[in-house]
Amino acid sequence: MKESQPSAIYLKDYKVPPFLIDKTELTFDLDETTTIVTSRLHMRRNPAFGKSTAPLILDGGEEVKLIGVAMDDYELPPEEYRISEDKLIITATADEFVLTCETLIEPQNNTRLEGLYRSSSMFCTQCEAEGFRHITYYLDRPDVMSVFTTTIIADEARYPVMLSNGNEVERGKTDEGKTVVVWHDPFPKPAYLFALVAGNLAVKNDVFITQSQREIKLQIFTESHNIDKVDYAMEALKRSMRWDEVTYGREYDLDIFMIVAVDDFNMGAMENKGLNIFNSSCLLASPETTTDDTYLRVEAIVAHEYFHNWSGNRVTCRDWFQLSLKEGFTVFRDQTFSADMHSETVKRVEDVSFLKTAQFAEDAGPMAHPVRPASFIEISNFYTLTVYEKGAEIVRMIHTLLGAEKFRAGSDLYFDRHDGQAVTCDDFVAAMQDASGVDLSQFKRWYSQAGTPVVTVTDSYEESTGTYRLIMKQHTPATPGQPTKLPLHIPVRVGLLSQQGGALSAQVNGVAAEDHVLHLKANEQEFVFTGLTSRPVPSLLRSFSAPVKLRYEYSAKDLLLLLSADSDGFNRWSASQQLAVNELTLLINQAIKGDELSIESQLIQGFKALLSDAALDPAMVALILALPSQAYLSELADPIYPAAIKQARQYLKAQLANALSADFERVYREHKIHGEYQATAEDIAHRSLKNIALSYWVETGDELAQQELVTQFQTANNMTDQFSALSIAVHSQHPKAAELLAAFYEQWQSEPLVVNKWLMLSASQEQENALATVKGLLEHPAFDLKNPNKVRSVLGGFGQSVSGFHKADGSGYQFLADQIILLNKRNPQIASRLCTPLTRWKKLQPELSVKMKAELERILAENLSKDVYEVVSKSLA
Ligand code: 0A1
Ligand code: ZN
Repeated sequence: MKESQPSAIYLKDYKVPPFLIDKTELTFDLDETTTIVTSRLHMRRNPAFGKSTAPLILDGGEEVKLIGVAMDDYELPPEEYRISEDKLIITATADEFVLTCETLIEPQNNTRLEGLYRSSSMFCTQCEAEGFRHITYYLDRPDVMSVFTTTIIADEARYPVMLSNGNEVERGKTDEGKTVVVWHDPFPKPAYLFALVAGNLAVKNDVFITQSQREIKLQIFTESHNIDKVDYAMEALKRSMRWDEVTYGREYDLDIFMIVAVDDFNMGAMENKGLNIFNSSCLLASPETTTDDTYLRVEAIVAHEYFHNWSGNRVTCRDWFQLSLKEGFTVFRDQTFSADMHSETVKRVEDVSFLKTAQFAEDAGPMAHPVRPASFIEISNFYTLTVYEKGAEIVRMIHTLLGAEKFRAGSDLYFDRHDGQAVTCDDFVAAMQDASGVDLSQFKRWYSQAGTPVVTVTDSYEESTGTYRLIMKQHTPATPGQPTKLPLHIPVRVGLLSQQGGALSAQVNGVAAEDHVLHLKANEQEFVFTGLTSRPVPSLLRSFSAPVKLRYEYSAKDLLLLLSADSDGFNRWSASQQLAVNELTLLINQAIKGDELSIESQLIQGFKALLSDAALDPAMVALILALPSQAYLSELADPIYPAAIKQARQYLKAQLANALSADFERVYREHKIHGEYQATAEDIAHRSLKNIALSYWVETGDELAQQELVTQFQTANNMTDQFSALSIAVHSQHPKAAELLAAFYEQWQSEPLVVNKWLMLSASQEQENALATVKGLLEHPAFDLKNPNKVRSVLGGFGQSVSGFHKADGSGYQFLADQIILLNKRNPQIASRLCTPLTRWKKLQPELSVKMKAELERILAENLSKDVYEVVSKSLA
């Protein structure tokens, strides 16, 4: 452990910056070993800070070497400034001045992948959240917005492409024959949106004509061997640009929009102004190498980063506590976009399923925090599911409360009112409220209160008056630092069904409708429905109108009715999940007790009906057929018995497979697509149903099924079908699983993104020697500890292997802890993210819990980065 531990910073301590930077002029002399960065910062004291003689304190990184500093061209002698840890402090300054700094950095030694670094043969940057300070000394905070001019000097032969934000305004040569390119971005921006790329890159060009008839040049850059895989991303970009014009009235502002794919990247992608940088796994796509899921992900992330141009760049965050201002809103925007491009219900089910699995788990763990956190040690740890996904749910609830039209008026007002500013979540809500007249004062608590609210519903029906009452109670469990909670304003969308499944119209407060949004605001509240003739079945929380845990004692009969007849497609899925959860819970308890598993599954009946209903969307059927995941069942469980959950899932799956074998075989055959691969919603739907049907059919052990799987693997014309066959083989203990895995690697070894999928699947295997397998993968030539995608594949895959990760002797946890310690200093962001599975130790069955905790304690004894320290220390608190 370090002598002094890193300390937290608090939202309540926010102060406006003492200085502003009106203009930032940067010169990069790029070189493989040392890069010299010269900055000229046009600074002045901030009038909003008040009269002050406060010193100038610039943020830097430990590895940034200061060569010289000058003020208005007066070279400062060493006694006039000092460097304290990672800050550059200049005591005496004028009210207005130009500060020149010359610094030296070594991008090739930058393994953190923050700031300027090398990926393959190129230079690239990542500056969000606090990466810019690893390039040069600066006021690295989002409320300091500046107009950037960037000069790049490099050897043309190796770096023919040199890019930065904005427009290219000059190109020339130095006396030594190097190329000089100057970029100017007219839009003031915080440093986190700065970007630079240099490399020998291929480009795909296109154009987009905006609604006001401006021609925008579009460019996607990749290494030359990947340029044949960007067509889908380019089309997705154009669809995003059009959608933002139509849906939000937002037109693109610069004349050029560029995207660059890089192989080494900590996250998915980054919205740098006019120059988005993408993890290549989130940009490249081709039918042979990319699965349907990834196609959809590429489209969603291209859209997400593009949408940030308004929600994030033109209007940015005042401070990092406001991160959800841009992320929650932008996720909501990209979710709606994807829903519009494909199926609204399918998209909603996927998003909610993810939220309930991963964000709910975060909310129930030691890192639980509000969507607008009140404090942090390392902001990189707060790019979380809570800030992103729950943040998006908050914006979605505002949309529900206001309705589409007023929501649009609110977003128009927000963009107009705050264009060019760095603002807060409160400003966002104020714009929504001002434009709509809807009171959001209580609703705002969603931003500051952590934890997942539990809404418990009971009901009663009065035959004589045809009156139906719902009593709703809300309770939010305590979270770290927030022992007590206030009631939230929760929109609960409700419909009623007759016992035959018909939609019923009922009156609430004198308004008759088939679908009502109820406003649950108190701890306990009653809602009265009148005008009924018999007891209804309630369809509660339609389309998941609020991110809460709903408790209502549905009978299996009610759930089967909702599954077959609810007009809300989302709740049909939800009913199937609840049925499955109920049955799995019984089975899990049997498994924990060591009893033989047995159940008369009601799902058989429900699934049989679905499998024979040709009118249904095959994508929805596929989602309903997918049993609740190991991760979701773990979120629901307390304590978690991983092996019992695995056993219960396998048992139920086999029961369903055996009971409906013929149906699965038929559906498998009916949904085969003949012809070329297309990533359309329709084809994706057929493939998803076909492949889940195959997974059940194979589960029966039928030899014909096993043979079909091998044929699909060998003859598939697309990665979705080939990889589905392979995954099913691996997870069903197919006799040829090992052979197919080997053949897959052989076939795809020169495609790194495919190899990553192979690494993940190989690491996730359930087998006696799973730990040995994963250790072997770390030694495999395809593995590279420097590449975050590969680390995520192997260690993320390993986390899914119950027999490997949760090995009874704790060696799986020990192995993960070793990797975290290894990566702690090299790449703190990745190391910190790898800690997530260990943070769940308190919920784990006792024998495993102590072993997991011991590994966290072992990590804490190391000299830790801020990133890892925060997660591990909070987990042990
Ligand atoms: N703003 C990006 C995500 C992102 C965040 C941090 C990064 O480095 C620490 C990189 C990217 C987005 O929301 O897409
Ligand atoms: Zn984002």
